Amino acid sequence: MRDALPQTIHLQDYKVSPFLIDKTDLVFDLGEDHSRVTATLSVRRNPDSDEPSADLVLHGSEGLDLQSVQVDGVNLKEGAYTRDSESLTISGLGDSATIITEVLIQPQLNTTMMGLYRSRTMYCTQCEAEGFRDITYYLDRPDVMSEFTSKVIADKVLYPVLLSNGNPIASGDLDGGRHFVTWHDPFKKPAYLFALVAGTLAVVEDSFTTMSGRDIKLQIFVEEKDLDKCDHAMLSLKNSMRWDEKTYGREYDLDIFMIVAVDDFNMGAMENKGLNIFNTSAVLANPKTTTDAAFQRVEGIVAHEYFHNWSGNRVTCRDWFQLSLKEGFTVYRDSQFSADMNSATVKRIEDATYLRTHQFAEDGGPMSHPVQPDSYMEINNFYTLTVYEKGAEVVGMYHSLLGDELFRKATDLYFDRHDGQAVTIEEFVKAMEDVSGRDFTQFRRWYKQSGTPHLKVSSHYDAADKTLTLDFAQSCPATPGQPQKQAFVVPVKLGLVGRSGDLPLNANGDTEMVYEVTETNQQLVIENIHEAPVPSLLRGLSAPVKLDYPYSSEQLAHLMANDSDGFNRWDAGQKLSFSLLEKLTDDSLHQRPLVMDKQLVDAYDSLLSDASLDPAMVDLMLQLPSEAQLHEEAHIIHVDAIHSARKFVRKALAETLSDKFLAVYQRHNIEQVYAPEAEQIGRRSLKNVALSYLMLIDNIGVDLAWKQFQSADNMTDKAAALSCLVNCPAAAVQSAAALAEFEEQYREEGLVMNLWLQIQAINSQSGGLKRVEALLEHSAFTMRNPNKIRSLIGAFCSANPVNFHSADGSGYQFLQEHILALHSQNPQVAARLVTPLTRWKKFPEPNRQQMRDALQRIADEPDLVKDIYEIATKSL
Ligand code: B3K
Ligand code: ZN
Repeated sequence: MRDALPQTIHLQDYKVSPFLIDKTDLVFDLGEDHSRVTATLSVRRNPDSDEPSADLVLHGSEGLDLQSVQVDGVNLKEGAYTRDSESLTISGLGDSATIITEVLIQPQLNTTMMGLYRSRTMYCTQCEAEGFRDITYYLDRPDVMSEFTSKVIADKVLYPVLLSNGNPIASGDLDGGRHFVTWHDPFKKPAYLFALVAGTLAVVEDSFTTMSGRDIKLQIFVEEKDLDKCDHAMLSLKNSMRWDEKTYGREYDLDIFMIVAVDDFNMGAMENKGLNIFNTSAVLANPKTTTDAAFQRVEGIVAHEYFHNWSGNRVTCRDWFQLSLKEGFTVYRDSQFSADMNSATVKRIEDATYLRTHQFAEDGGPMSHPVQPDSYMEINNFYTLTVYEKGAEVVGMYHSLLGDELFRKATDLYFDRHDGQAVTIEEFVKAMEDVSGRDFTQFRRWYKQSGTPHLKVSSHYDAADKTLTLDFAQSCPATPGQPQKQAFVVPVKLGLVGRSGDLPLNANGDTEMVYEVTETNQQLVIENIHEAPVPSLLRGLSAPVKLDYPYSSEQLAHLMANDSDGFNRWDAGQKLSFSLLEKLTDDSLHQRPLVMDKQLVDAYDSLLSDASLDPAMVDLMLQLPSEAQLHEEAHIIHVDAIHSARKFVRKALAETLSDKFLAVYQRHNIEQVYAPEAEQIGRRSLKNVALSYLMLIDNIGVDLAWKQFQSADNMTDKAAALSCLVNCPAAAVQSAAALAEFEEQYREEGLVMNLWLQIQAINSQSGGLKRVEALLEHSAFTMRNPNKIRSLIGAFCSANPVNFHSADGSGYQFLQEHILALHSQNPQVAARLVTPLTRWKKFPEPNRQQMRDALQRIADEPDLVKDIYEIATKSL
């Protein structure tokens, strides 16, 4: 809660810590009423500090009930130290001291899911970014790295499994039915990587032999009932370990690697040293209960957290302004991994779509901030798409500028040079510069300037000279606090597509190049081009920019059919659909008749007819830009017009090509033993996209969907069929029956019931809010679990635009009420829910005013947590 206005923290105010903590010895005595935490800290003055007589100011929080403080064996009387709700200050220390504090905490009452808390029957922790201070008094900043020993004591029957970071070094029984385990982590780490788990947990075990021949014990701890859902995570873990050795030369260091699944968790997972804690949704997977998308999410998150062992743990961040140093780099690493495990083009298309839909929207909204922000009120608000996804794009740009070999040299240098250190983004850039001899001064602007740059390109072909001239103009819109931008380094991967494919760009016969646009206006002349080509620009989205090139529909159709780059073939299709949807939105807004475009029908026709194409690519190409993406691209968001235009195009395609959709559906509706691998996933996805089109034609889809729902042997097909039925006005009876049957069958499966909630939350038929309100009362829902909040309230407000933005403003009122009901209970989850309201400026009246009013009512709440205060005030 707030006493005064929350303070803003600035990067430029960074100072080294006056004290360091060499060793941290913790004893946790876990009890049902309270838990006692005894912390023994070996502190010494930091030789790098310019405050040689500074007080020791330990971070703390309101929930710490201080019992005693000792300095070098002497108990301090009250008055010999000072304390407020956020710190404990001890003055007059010499060069070093042993500080022992004892606090009581009540994890069972902790609803924030930060610090030590309970999830169902177990204790667990989440310390990043600043949760360790909710456990004990400490220097809770990432540049203070310490060697931790943790003794965990608890009732032996209730909590047979006691875990912390590192290796177990002692265990035994104690009086009163209690027992203990002591863990020691030999690697120095910041407190944000500390973890503890206590509970009744079953375990799946495996092992991994590292490249230097060390045997690592791998353990996944889950509730007994979930033992049959761990195989995929275990396989993903082993694949990640092998991949990181091969691709980055990084070997695992401890003797044990543990993953624990917990139900109540604010995000996907956490990379605590040797003891990753996972949201059950990010680790459990079984074909009967898990969709393909969720299987892939498990693989990606297991890899992401594992990769943090080097990019984050061994080399960590000096302060939280450097967050992208570990997150951007680790997202880049996990996306490379997923690309290698599945299809690289499909993965890149998915990532680019996600970036363009959500990160571009963040970049263009009121919370826009650079990859390295220069200030924040609440650091938890900066675990953003910009820090993660745009940060990953920035790392990817080094890779394309340096090439494979130098990029690997640079990451080796970075890891070796900074192993065991807490560093800044600057050190990462230095490694890139040092191996390549390049000067990345200008490139650094990607970290400091917010907003999505625009790249306008035009071309001129001179048939007499046989030259193609490309003119590039870059600009970047003003963003909060940054009215003017300087030119970026924009790597543009390009090719030129002639009548029958890519043309050579030089005498070597190269058909692709990475051209660096560094000026506001720049010209590229390519010689010896013997026919007028269609430029294929920004292949693979080689820079996180918006491209503007005046393609005609014929040129786009040509790229769709002939570009050697799969990503740009797909992108050409997206551009074609996008311009049609934009026009139809305008027609719908002005009540003009909507007319379907023949070019798009023909393009779809050839995609559906060619059985030799990769099903995964056809699937992606058949998907029109989502409503969310159309919102992002629109200047003013006319929700209903966008929805109607998209629906019209889908229906027109379905009606004209119904036979083809049916043939595709049947071709891929085959019986096979389920495997979550790329080829099968592509087929299932294509089949289900075909089904969703068939739902738009009277009498065809409903029967197919019902049959698929009944006969599916995997959750992907089952959930897709359910979703088709739920969204279909002609299937009211079947939809009700399927929902009831699904509920009956999966009542006991929490994660499956979240899917059931989500499918209903995003049903775009009218009456959405009423349905959601009814589901709030359902036993499958509780406001105590973040996954359930996201599946129902989050999904409704961010992925059901026609209902959320309904003209009476009821959606906004609903969201505002739930944010305020949740804000003090769980500030982080509540803060994430605010996002849809922050985009109010892009909506027409009356929505605009209604959204602003809802945001204002949130901002006006007395005692608003600073997480939400920051977002609401910056957005108003
Ligand atoms: N590092 C954590 C995120 C912590 C979020 C704190 N609000 C998970 C991850 O990115 O791997
Ligand atoms: Zn991460």
